[in-house]
Amino acid sequence: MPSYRPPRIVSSEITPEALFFNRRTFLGAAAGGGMLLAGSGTGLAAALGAPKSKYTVDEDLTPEADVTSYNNFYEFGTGKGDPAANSNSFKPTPWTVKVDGLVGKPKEFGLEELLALPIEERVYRMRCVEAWSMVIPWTGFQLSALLDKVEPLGSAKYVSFETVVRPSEMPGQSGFFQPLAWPYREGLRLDEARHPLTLLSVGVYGKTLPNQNGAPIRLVTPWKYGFKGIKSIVRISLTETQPPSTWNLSAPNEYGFFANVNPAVDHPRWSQATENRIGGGGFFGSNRRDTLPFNGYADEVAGLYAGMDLRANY
Ligand SMILES: Nc1nc2c(c(=O)[nH]1)N[C@H]1C(S)=C(S)[C@@H](COP(=O)(O)O)O[C@H]1N2
Ligand SMILES: [Mo]
Repeated sequence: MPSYRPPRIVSSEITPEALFFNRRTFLGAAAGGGMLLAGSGTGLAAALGAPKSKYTVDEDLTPEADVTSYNNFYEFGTGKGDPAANSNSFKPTPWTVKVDGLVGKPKEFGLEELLALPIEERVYRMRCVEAWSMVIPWTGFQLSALLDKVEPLGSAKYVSFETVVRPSEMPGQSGFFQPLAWPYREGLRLDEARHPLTLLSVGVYGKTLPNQNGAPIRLVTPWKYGFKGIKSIVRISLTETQPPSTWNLSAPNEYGFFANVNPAVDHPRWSQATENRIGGGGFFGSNRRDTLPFNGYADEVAGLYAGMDLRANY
């Protein structure tokens, strides 16, 4: 962890320049110049054009240095510093995301097309199943906007996601020790996927998503444990049956499919009642706080699980 702690940043101080940019004008300029597209990929929308949204939390942001250096991304190694250290040769552009399965209009989208969807900045809490947490300013668009484009069929009940497999650029996929089966997979029920909180992120802190955070595009579901937030997505498929998910396959008694944050249901090996807010300082660097049901998003999402036994929701 870095020893330097920047002063408290309130959300109203993030990307004030966004206010001075008209997104349409900016995208037009990018298309004309080509430089931003060619040079920085997702940076074109993430860096400048994204306006703030109503989605924010009244808590200190986790410093950018922590958000981009304390990561889980096993394709680059299992240590928290490995993703930042080992992802320098990963190439997030050019990039496409194939959206297929039970949809009327399957399509392989180029990154540029995805960046034309309504992009905004949202500050969300993130709670890892390992009992640490952050508050992160994401830039992205609602997954629902992409799903609308492909027109899900009535038979579609779930959405599955896959991370890229690229052993030549991802040392965690090529080493002697393979911690997980690739590709990393995740899934959501279709109503969860269409929920307004569900974001596909292309940036953090008003900048292009760093490789270690899942460049060029990753999922964010703030009421679920962090492992649902699958990184570097290349394929999204609509299915009728519940898709396999990597951590659930790896240890089904420890990681569920739903993985909704629930302080009342402990992980078999540790309590989920409290969490350590990263970058918070405090006694020996620990900043313990109570974990909230659905990570504080119960008002928005609890209705999705009416009638479900939440004691099985680990
Ligand atoms: N492809 C892939 N996605 C992944 C992971 C991973 O190992 N591989 N780790 C998950 C876990 S456990 C967490 S907590 C979050 C961490 O996101 P962050 O590093 O941007 O904070 O990414 C999730 N997405
Ligand atoms: Mo996690």
